[in-house]
Amino acid sequence: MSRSEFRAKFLKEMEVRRSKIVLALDAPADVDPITWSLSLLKEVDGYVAAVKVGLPTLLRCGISGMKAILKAWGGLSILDLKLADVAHVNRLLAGLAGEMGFDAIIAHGFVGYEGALDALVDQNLGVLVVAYMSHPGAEGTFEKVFDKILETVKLGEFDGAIVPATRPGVVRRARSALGRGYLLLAPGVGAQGARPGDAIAAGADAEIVGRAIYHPSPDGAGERARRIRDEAMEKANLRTSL
Ligand code: OMP
Repeated sequence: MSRSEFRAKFLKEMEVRRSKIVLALDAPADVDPITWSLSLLKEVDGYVAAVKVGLPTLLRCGISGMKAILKAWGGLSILDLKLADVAHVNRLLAGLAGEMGFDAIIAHGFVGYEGALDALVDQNLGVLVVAYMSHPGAEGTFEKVFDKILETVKLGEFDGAIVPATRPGVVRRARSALGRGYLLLAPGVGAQGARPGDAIAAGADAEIVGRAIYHPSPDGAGERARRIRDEAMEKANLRTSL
């Protein structure tokens, strides 16, 4: 899938599924990861636009387990490898992601383009580049490299960037530097403190949500996903009607 293909598919999927939420599928240590993933995906179907699979889930499910999960899900899927290696290793991992059936991967931007992220161009896979992280300690490092990473996103004509929902100001800066032609996906909602919809109101296309949806609760993951989806949509609509 070329750059524009993934971005276009993602935008379409948000419209069809009427959701700007991406589920972060990070299977907790005390569950059977395959059963857990299959049942969670069934519960949230209809409330999320895509699923993002993290390394803990992939490592525990294995490649064949992952393929089965993606087949059952049937929607768009992003593999969060946070790739940060040299070109030939990046290429091998991107190849594996494609073989498993993922539509896109997440790579770190601080490694730069030449001899690293350039390997991800023409991999027939969407690429989202981490431009700034969501945790408290991110500022010291990412403030120094943020503008450079956004330049790399443009240089590789990648599909978009990962930006922190916990820092709406950073989301705004990314949107203003990249324009509307790139996806901005923002993690950090719920468990990390950001409110649903705040990053979208600041210019993100979608928000990535994990624990706020799947942490055990009396109302269940489906109902939580619905509420978070609705809250985010409401804020997004308010913004567009201003
Ligand atoms: P929750 O905090 O449970 O909603 O999960 C957040 C998800 O977003 C996890 O899968 C993280 O790996 C991911 N994430 C961040 O939390 N912060 C970042 O800066 C970047 C990511 C990411 O690349 O997805």
